[in-house]
Amino acid sequence: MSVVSYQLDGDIGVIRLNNPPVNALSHALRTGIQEAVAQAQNDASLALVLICEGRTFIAGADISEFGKPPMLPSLPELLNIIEASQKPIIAAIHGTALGGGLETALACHYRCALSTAQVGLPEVKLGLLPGAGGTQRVPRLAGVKAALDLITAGTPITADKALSIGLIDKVVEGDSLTAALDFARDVIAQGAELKKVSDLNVDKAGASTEFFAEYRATLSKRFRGQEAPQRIVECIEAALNTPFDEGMKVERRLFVECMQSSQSAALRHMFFAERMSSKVKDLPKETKLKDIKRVGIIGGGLMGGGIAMNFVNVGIPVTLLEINDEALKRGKALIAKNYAMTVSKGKLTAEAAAQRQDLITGTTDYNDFADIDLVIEAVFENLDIKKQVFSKLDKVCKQGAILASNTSYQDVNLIAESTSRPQDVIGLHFFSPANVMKLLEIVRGDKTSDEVLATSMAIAKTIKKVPALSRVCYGFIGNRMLRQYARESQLCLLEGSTPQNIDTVMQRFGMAMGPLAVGDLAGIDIGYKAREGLSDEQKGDIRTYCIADALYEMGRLGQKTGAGYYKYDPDTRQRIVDPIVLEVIEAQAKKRGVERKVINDETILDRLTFALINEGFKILEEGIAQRPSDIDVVYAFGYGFPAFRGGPMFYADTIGLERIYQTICEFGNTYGEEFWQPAALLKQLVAEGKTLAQWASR
Ligand code: 3H9
Repeated sequence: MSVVSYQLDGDIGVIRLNNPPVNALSHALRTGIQEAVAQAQNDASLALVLICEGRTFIAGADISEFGKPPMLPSLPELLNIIEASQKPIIAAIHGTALGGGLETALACHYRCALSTAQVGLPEVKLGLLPGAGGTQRVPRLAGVKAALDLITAGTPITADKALSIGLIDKVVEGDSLTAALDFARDVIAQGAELKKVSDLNVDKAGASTEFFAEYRATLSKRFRGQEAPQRIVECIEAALNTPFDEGMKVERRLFVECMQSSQSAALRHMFFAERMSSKVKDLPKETKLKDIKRVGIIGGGLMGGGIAMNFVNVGIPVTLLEINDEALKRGKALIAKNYAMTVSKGKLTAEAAAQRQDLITGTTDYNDFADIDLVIEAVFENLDIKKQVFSKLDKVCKQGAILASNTSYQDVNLIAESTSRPQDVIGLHFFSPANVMKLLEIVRGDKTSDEVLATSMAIAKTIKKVPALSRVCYGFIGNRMLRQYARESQLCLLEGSTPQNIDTVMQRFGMAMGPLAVGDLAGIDIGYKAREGLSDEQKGDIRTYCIADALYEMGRLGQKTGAGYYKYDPDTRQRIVDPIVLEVIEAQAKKRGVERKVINDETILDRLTFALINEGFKILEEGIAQRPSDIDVVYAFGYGFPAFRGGPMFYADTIGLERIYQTICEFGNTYGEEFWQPAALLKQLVAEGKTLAQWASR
């Protein structure tokens, strides 16, 4: 079946696109549109409507074609053909007109959109800029400031907003084809004027040199380390200062630069990784899903409350269980405080916040879980306590209910064994703050049923999380790798570095926060208490936690006590370097017989990132993760790893496995083989001269 069809409807030619799922502008689609526009020039039509079948108008260029040899017509060429049509073309937008999709609409002479539609230029999220005239046409219609805001944020806007800034001509209701045909008839009645956006001038008001300088400075803070946002500003400046054709040349040059950048390759990898992570390799397509009508949550602390919010935010009622009325009250107050903050930021109305909270029923009685479809346990991180909770659930929950643990480390198989229905037990590991963080690590126990797994994947999507599947091991994918990263940050401290030095290196690399600042935020007591439950062997070498323990024993638990690896200003919570910490580090180094020496930034970066990567390889060779890109999803969505580096495993391919392997071997000689044993899979791929991406597509 052809992806483009053309038919006359009276005196209006209708170009219909049908390229599921999202009408991406593949080569076939571009060719089809080109042919339809050519055909329409010679028939009886007086105007043309460009409309899409399926759930959406064109959602952009076909991202899967990027990086492959270009095939003509290119999108900019096609859009020149559209704009040069002798008959006015009306874009009929529904769903989401994104990227090249919106650019196509902007090359048309008119645009109408259903009131439910959204339009946007999300290229920046792929490390790109709009490369088919978006940076030149949007400022001509909407002005410089609105164009910069739209294109650098990449977030879609509603049809009403698009109308108000001049991007579209009309918001319509009902059937989009009928509305577009009516609109086309009006255009014909008014003389079928060919309105070309490229003919317009950009309004120069307010677009001073200072304005651009300020805008650039704000962007460099907001998108630390990213190249595309600055290039977008350059394109908009060109739109302002040069004729359309010249501006298009600047856009093309910068688009190609972006396309060839490692940042864009990484972000495009993340786009597909995010979509791939919900796919479970061995799960039959026809697996039945369970109906989740009510969720029960055990524990109304920070975590339990945050988890509850996810469900009520999408209209799923929650029963929240706590040990007594007082704890329940505290839990509900915490949730109320969270919602109040969202309301105060103008992101939610007070009425909607109240409605959501009304969906939460508190209880202190396990029997109230008798009719629950999915229970999520979020109690203290202790295996014995969790086992007790699950054996209680086993007694009260109906058959077929999913019993999930929000554990971050514990063995889901052992938890499952405390019930008579291990097939219904699964790990659903949320990340704090659970109402904000996008990652949901789904831990599949040895006996977890396909239905339970498939339903958990589906639920993740319902509550707008990005799922990543892990098998059972200590810490699963995320925290198992984090332990190695934390190990190296502690060793770097002991061997000569400082918290501020390590944090600066990692932030410059692009991490949302450095590891020691994260330690202070999470609380130094968390790691300490987790270690209390471990044997000496499990705890590992004392050098990897002696500084953290020393700080804990001084009552320096992090931000909550005003001091940890740093001091915190009580009013502003600003981090301040504290000389006492250096004394603590030096004392520990002396005690452990470690001679402190300066460690350069590159070594710090390599030690921390290679520790992550090496563990990632072990996780892959053991089959804990399904694929490297799932690990990248875990790190980008759960641990602040810069998406523009594509997650640790993509980053490994970027810098080259050979270099990583050699460096790890050198680290073994220098810093101790007990810490640095190259993963067998890494060694194997280096020997075979393969990349991880090649291994993943085997
Ligand atoms: C661009 O346009 C550059 C131009 O300026 C210049 C060119 C010269 N291409 O997200 P979903 C697939 S850059 C290829 O699960 P939803 C996706 O992988 C582009 N494939 O659905 C998935 O496949 P699968 C600018 C694409 O309803 C399936 O479609 N545009 C593309 O949750 C369903 O996707 C963008 O960045 C694509 N462009 O959300 C828009 N888009 O089923 C990117 C989707 O095999 N897309 N697929 O896993 C989106 O934001 C969302 O997909 C959308 C639908 C909102 C459209």
